[in-house]
Amino acid sequence: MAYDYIATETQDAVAVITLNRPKALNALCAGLIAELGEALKGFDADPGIGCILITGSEKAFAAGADIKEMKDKTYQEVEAEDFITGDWEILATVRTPTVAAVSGFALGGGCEVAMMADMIVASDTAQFGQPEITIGTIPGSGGTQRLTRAVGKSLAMYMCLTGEFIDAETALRAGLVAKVVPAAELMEEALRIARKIAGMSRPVTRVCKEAVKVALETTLAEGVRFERRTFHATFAFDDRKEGMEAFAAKRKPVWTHR
Ligand code: DAK
Repeated sequence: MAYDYIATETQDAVAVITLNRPKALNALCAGLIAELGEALKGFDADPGIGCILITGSEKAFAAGADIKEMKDKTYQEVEAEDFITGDWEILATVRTPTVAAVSGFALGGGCEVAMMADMIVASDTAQFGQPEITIGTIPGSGGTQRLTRAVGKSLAMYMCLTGEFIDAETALRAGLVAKVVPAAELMEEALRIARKIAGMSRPVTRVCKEAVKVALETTLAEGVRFERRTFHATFAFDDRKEGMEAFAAKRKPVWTHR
């Protein structure tokens, strides 16, 4: 598939989507977001894909929504067209596990897209920020919500109200990212993690992901109940039986993804 703003490839069961609009630091124009959504939906529907890795360039994961594209829009227009809402949320809704490999700027919509992934692996050069306040607006794709859940109120308020960026180490300490690695090793490490996830049973990774996401949206008691029922449900998978039998027989499991 030929795209204008992204590049895609598959490496065995891992799909890699690279944001590819370098002159604008991968600013998320409508065309890029549409292509990203299309690629995500395609890989999510592909039974041969077990993990989707999203990355940008060394200088920028993405420097935000395209300011030049949205600067002349009126309230009436953004309200009427529900401004870019649908396409932006696709990453948050795919069932296949997703990893964002972030180097350089992850700002505004770029930070929001990274936070929609299931985990972020960052290079030591990564910078995260929600600078919308500096251009007279506020985050529009979950920045005030996902960031606050990830890093807590005080740091989220600081980032959203000052627009200042945080570095990779701060993001790691705050729980925004899972891991920080030297820039030169980012893709190697992100791919290692993605391959590991893609090497698990696919239906099991899907329900595991779903259970973790429930934690952000419900009470502890409800969440634990959901987890218990989902855990029970894994006993319906052939792969659950295979995994435990393989352990007992001291051999590697052979998943059938059923
Ligand atoms: N949009 C458009 N172009 C951008 C851009 C952006 N966000 N960020 C960078 N560029 C362009 C620059 O204009 C420049 O283009 P030329 O002048 O060469 O034509 C080129 O990329 C290189 O940028 P710089 O020359 O500025 O590079 P520097 O290294 O000096 O600075 C920077 C890098 C990232 C610090 C700086 O470019 C910058 O401050 N960029 C803007 C960052 C920002 O404010 N981001 C937040 C944007 S607002 C919504 C969903 C999401 C959103 C809203 C609604 N819905 C679902 C409703 C999100 C909103 C935002 O993200």
